[in-house]
Amino acid sequence: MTHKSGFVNIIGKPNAGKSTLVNALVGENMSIINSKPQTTRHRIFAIINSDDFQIILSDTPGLIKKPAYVMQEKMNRFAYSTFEDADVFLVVTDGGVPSEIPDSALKRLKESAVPKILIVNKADQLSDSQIENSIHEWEKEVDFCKTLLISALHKINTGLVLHHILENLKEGPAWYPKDQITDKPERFFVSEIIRNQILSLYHQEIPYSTEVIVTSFKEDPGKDLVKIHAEIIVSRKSQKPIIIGKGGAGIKQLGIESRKGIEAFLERRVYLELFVKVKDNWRDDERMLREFGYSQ
Ligand SMILES: Nc1nc2c(ncn2[C@@H]2O[C@H](COP(=O)(O)OP(=O)(O)OP(=O)(O)O)[C@@H](O)[C@H]2O)c(=O)[nH]1
Ligand SMILES: [Mg+2]
Repeated sequence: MTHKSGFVNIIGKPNAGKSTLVNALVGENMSIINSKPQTTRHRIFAIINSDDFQIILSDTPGLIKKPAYVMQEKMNRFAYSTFEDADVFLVVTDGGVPSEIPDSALKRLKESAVPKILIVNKADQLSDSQIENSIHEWEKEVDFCKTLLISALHKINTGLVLHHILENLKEGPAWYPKDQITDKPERFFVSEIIRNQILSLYHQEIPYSTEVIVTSFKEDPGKDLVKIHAEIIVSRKSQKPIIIGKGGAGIKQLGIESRKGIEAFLERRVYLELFVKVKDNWRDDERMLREFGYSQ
């Protein structure tokens, strides 16, 4: 029996539906999804295992045309790092045109010899003329081996995406143990679930100025309980009372919603404590960014 494997790297502008596609393909809630752009901040492997293949999908942050702070540059670097190891590219757009991504990313994409599949997502909400224009403009710029019109949200044609990934993967060994489904630890996903609640509950700059760090994760097997402490880092003093809310109502709601999400993810009961900390301008501080996992 032949065995196929490889790195299938997903890139595109923020909010195109990359993480929704990853979750649809793996059948799990791996990457957080939010209606706000710039939800994904790291490169996350989601591994699909079968007896005769291993697909290592990379979800990446949406490519930002004009990064405004160092964290956004680091997010772009995670996305650009996919040019170094891709075996197949999935380029995701939600009906847009190539100029929606930075010129330098488009150039690298054009020059790349790797098979590239254009994924026009959100077919459920695009008009025929939008679809036609998007495909026309992208195909004019980049040499795709296949173009697919899908809805990741409604799982329309996501099976076809898998089929065409496999068509373009080469024979190769499994790179990860077959029972491994990601490169990230449980703690990472816990912090992402909390960050997703911050994206949903708070407005304007707050979610973009916030980082979540799990500082303690203790399992109590006897009680089937996990005790988690997490810090919510904000970049200005004035943001702390906004997170906490009137009489603590904000952080209380954040705690309740986050705990529900974490319990569903871990399939265990969770005791969650949240602390808000100010770290001035952390988004522009190289040392703090490294500490927070922005390694690129
Ligand atoms: N109508 C519709 N909405 C979709 C579809 N796929 C994703 N979305 C929505 O688009 C929004 C963004 O989805 P994400 O998967 O977070 O997008 P992303 O490309 O990962 O975004 P970043 O991580 O910010 O780069 C969410 O509100 C999704 O529910 C789709 O097929 N149809
Ligand atoms: Mg995402």
